[in-house]
Amino acid sequence: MTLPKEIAILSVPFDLGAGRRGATEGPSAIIQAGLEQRLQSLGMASEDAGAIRYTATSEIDQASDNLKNLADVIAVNEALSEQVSRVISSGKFPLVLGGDHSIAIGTIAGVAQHYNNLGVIWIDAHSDLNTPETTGSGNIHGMSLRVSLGEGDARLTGIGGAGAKIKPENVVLIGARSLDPGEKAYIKAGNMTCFTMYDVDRKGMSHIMEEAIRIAGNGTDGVHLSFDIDSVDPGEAPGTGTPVQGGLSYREAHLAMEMLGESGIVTSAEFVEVSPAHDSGNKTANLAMELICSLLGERIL
Ligand code: 4U7
Ligand code: MN
Ligand code: MN
Ligand code: MN
Repeated sequence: MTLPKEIAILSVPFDLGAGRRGATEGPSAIIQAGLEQRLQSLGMASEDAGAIRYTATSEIDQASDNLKNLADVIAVNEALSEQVSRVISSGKFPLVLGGDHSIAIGTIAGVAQHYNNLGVIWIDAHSDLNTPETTGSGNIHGMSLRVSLGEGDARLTGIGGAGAKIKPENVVLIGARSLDPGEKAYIKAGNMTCFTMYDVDRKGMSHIMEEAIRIAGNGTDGVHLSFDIDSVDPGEAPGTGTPVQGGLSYREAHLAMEMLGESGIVTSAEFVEVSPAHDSGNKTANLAMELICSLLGERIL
């Protein structure tokens, strides 16, 4: 696989999967940072495919303890999975802009309709592997990876068709530094690869990315990148709802994108959790825009 030439940008202005509001403004902030012009100068045709439309429920449901705003999360993700699938059918590269990370449920469900054995590279301070039983917050953005693996509430795992969309052995987590007890137990018991910040410090990002590309590409027919901006250190990416100290440096994040771009294995991508309300200026949205360009081929020289 080589770098895509035609990109379809799908905006998902949705934040009801998160505890702190604000990610609805993420997509427009990333686009306003100049994304389309930069992609154009890379020789890429990009199409702003607009925002995902769905029918919102009349009330925000914070009352359901373990699955907050479930009806809205289902509605937006059903719509997103159809749109993502349509983009792939049209031969374009789906670039999904979030929105909180619950939207990975719909993105992956849509992508998985086109691949038998999808690899996933999940770059995040968290692992998003909670279930309604292990969650402490009830926020669905902390469950999306587990849902894609086919576990959790059936109304979520059934989005875009019943069952698991991906297999744990094809998933690589990078940048983790805030894991809940149930998430740690799942990672330790299973065969999912997790490169924590300890591993990044110890082995270096270059080595980690070589390994991640090898594992996610091994026997798979496509690779999805799910990039949570809170993977980056809050010093560089303050504009996010769940910041965690000790994250990826500016260059580590760019190197990851440059190496993934160079590898040519990535067939779809999403950038999530940018929250302009928490940003200092447009620093975080601008970083997300730059990281997308590095993934899609922009180089220093
Ligand atoms: B994100 C958390 F408890 N694990 O489940 C939870 F620490 O998409 C955080 O990665 C989840 O930002 C963060 O609420 C979800 C918490
Ligand atoms: Mn996340
Ligand atoms: Mn996160
Ligand atoms: Mn977050």
